[in-house]
Amino acid sequence: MSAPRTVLLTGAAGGLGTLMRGLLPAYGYQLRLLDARPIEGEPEAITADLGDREALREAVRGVDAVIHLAAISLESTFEKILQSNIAGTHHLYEAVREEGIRRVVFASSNHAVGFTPRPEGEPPIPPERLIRIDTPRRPDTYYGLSKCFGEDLAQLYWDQHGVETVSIRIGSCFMEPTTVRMLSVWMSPGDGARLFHAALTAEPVGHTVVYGSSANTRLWWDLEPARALGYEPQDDSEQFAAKLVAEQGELQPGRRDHAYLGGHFITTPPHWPH
Ligand code: NAI
Ligand code: 15L
Repeated sequence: MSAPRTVLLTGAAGGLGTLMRGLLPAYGYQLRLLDARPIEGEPEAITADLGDREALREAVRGVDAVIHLAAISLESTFEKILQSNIAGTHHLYEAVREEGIRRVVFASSNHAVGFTPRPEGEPPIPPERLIRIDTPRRPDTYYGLSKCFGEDLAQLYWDQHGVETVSIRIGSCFMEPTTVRMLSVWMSPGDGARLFHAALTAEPVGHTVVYGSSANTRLWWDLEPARALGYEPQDDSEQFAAKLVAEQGELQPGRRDHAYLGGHFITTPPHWPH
């Protein structure tokens, strides 16, 4: 497709939204911002909840693509997840369909497959032992379950309505990894922007699901589907490894919160504070 220029960024007030607001304009995108919370210093940003279908329809009108980040991004009650992540994502796709928008980039999560055992052994894990993108989904929380729903919704909207989506099962996109687990799943902000750009411009995608991380030495999953979109990661978390391992020790196979992709979401999921 011709490179999209105007892109609606939902969840623009959040952590990842703030990072991408800073990085994506350098790729030539004009961002339209939306969040339930007002965004400081952005008077033109749309303040709207995903429950407001009219506002969503207006927000997507005329854009070339949507990056959909808005969500409860941690565990919560089923009712709250149902409202924001499940019904909210459906409302967004309905607005996209009604307004004829061609492509969505959906922020899925590693927690859609969080109960997948992590590959054990010395890094680097050989390619044949990396977790593949078609591994059965095993959500670790209602949050992870909502990301499974989002991926299936994206598939339905491609099959039934021709709306394209790249679903990115993001690992941990923060300035730096803060745990030993994150050394395996970290996506640097710069690589995040590279991957969103690839997901916006690759051709053809139908509905494509990829893992999203940097090219970490301690990688657990297969980055080939993301590379097939044109993504060329530049970063590796290994520069942070010595410090984190000295502070926290290596992951232990006997510990349940170390044994699965989802880490501590398996045992003590962090809860959305609102
Ligand atoms: P965040 O919690 O910092 O930001 C989420 C934003 O969505 C918030 O600004 C919030 O106000 C907004 N939001 C929540 N419910 C809404 C609703 N009903 N209507 C409108 N806005 C709503 O989360 P973060 O870290 O920025 O994550 C962004 C997206 O990426 C989320 O979908 C998250 O699940 C996904 N993700 C993020 C990862 C990361 O490492 N940051 C890892 C995996 C997935
Ligand atoms: C996620 O899905 C969360 O949104 C993010 O806050 C991190 O907890 C990340 O996963 C992770 O697994 O580190």
